[in-house]
Amino acid sequence: MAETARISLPEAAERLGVHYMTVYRYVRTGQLPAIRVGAKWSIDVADLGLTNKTVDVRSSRTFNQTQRTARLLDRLTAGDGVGAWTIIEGALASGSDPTAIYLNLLAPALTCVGDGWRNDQISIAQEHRASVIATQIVGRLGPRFARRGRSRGSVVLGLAPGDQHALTALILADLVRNAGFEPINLGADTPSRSFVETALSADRLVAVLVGATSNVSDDVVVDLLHDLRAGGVSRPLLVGGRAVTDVEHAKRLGADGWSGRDAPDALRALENLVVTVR
Ligand code: B12
Repeated sequence: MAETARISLPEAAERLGVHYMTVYRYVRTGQLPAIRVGAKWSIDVADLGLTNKTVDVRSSRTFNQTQRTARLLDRLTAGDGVGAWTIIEGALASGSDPTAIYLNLLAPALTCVGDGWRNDQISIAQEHRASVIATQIVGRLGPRFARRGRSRGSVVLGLAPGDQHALTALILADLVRNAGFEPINLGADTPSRSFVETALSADRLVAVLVGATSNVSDDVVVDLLHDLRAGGVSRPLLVGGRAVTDVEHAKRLGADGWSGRDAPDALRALENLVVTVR
């Protein structure tokens, strides 16, 4: 039967026959799952076998994306911001650009956090901690999306009233900037008045993107879109995010189009819009 005991860092080092600092590095880079109990790290004996595999992978230089995502997920749910950033730095050092880090590393890790919450494997507290660390990562990567030259126009984006998923807007804003637009990010829980005021004052407005990520009621989005139009915003209004299921749903809510369920969808929708509207 598999051992389920938890052991300390020095004990893990002894069992693996490596220096204490080597095990510490495994933990901080997400190669060895660990949780912090007070000031100390606690390791599941059953996970010790993972280190051999990861060392092999590192030495063969074929760094697996899935494995890196698993490590990031582990550090996010352990609330280890330093360890999480070390993984991001590793990805940058091995040639990933910030867009790939958002789309292939951070977003999948966050999806796992959400699935973990849904399956009762991750608490809301852990989800909050993970979100803060992810926000810090985005804060550090954000400046790398800066572009020179004239923008293709501005895009106002924000979450519908009641939706707290600011992180989705932060990520999307950077990607929108990377695509050459000027994002104006209103963040979480944005009242319709703020959407209207910002859209009316935006320079060369391309579109307004409204995100509905969690269980925001349809009525709230309908009212918001109605307020935008009544307030004089004549550019296309797109709505998307995990709570909007498809284009028909978006149209029923009163939008001109659907920005999809994930970031690549939203970027595609924006590009299609530019082609059809101009
Ligand atoms: C982080 C997170 C939180 C954090 C948010 C903190 C923050 N500062 O952002 C906290 C802990 C507060 C939270 C709370 C809740 N959450 Co939450 N959360 C997440 C999580 C793990 C990551 C979200 C994220 O940032 N993703 C990163 C981006 C890259 O991923 P994405 O989903 O692909 O997002 C893209 C789309 O939204 C798309 N998009 C398309 N069009 C548009 C338009 C606009 C304007 C924007 C901004 C985006 C957008 O582009 C985005 C890229 O930015 C997701 C899991 C997941 N699968 O995403 C759950 C998830 C979104 N949450 C969920 C739920 C249920 C909740 C809660 C109701 C319960 C809970 N878990 O605590 C509350 C609701 C709070 C509220 N009133 O809004 C569900 C939503 C279910 C659904 N609608 O399908 C998810 C999917 C988890 C799950 N698997 O069930 N959450």
